[in-house]
Amino acid sequence: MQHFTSINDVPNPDALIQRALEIKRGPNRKSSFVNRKSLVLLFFNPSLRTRLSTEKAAQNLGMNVITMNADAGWKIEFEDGTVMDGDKAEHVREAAGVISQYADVIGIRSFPTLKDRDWDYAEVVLNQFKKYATVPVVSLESATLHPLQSLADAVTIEEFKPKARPKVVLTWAPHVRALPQAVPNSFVEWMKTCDVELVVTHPPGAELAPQFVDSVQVEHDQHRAFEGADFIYAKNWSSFTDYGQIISPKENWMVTPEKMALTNNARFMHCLPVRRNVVVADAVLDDPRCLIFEQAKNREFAAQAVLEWI
Ligand code: AN0
Ligand code: CP
Repeated sequence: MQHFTSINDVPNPDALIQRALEIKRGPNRKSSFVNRKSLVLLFFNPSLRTRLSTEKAAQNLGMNVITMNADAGWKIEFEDGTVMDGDKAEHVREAAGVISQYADVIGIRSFPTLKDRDWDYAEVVLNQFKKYATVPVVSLESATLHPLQSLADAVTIEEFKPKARPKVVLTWAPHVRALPQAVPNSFVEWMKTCDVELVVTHPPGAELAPQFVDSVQVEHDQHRAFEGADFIYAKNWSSFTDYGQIISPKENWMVTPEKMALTNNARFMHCLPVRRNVVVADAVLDDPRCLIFEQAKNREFAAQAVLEWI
């Protein structure tokens, strides 16, 4: 069964990037060859972009879409072999089995606990759905990865790169809340397969999980990292090492026009939602070189390419 839960599910990531671009440019954006297949989207956490872009992509393909805010439903037990005498009303075996009766594809959004690192990095929610659903599962952002976002980001970089091998800088940025590592983990994973010079910059304590950054260039000086960059991709994430804790460096890591001036006239990227004047200054977001809406637009074509491929 063909899932889409990480780049490792995709035999040829570049083909998927090119297909998303083809869908975007092509005259038959609204193809309908999976007519009347059903997509069920389960959101255990909020979403604006993923929900709308995935619904739109499915509609372009002629699919039925049923979206459920799963946080309002029965509490689901994800552990096997437990005595269910607590607050969980139903087991994922039944929930996934039942949804599979209505869905040809299931999409799941489930954020990490940011408390239990082993449980989060074991991707229990996503993997239990993969185990007990009888149809393909698409990640709408799981505990540790956000592949639909990264595919759209790869498409955006492909479209806007000023040279064959652009310098792409992923920079940590401040935030008032503890956020997942899913977006940076996934972005790094996808950028490794693209023809780019990838540099990750972050303060001490913001090291990503070693399996993602093994061969990646890490520069702790944000100013030096920005030099010559063609793309600045900003994102906050909480600590992996001091798991789930908010990182508060002494220097201000917010992306500002002064820092952008160090780059090669770089394009600014962020997956959104973004906190203005915390993560990035107004002047950077409102500059015509900012690509946030292009990224959001490309979520539709990325999702359509994935659904079509599945
Ligand atoms: C989430 C995150 O950082 O993973 C979703 C981003 C797509 N962001 C927030 O919760 C603010
Ligand atoms: N970028 C992104 O996935 O946004 P949502 O959380 O609004 O879906």
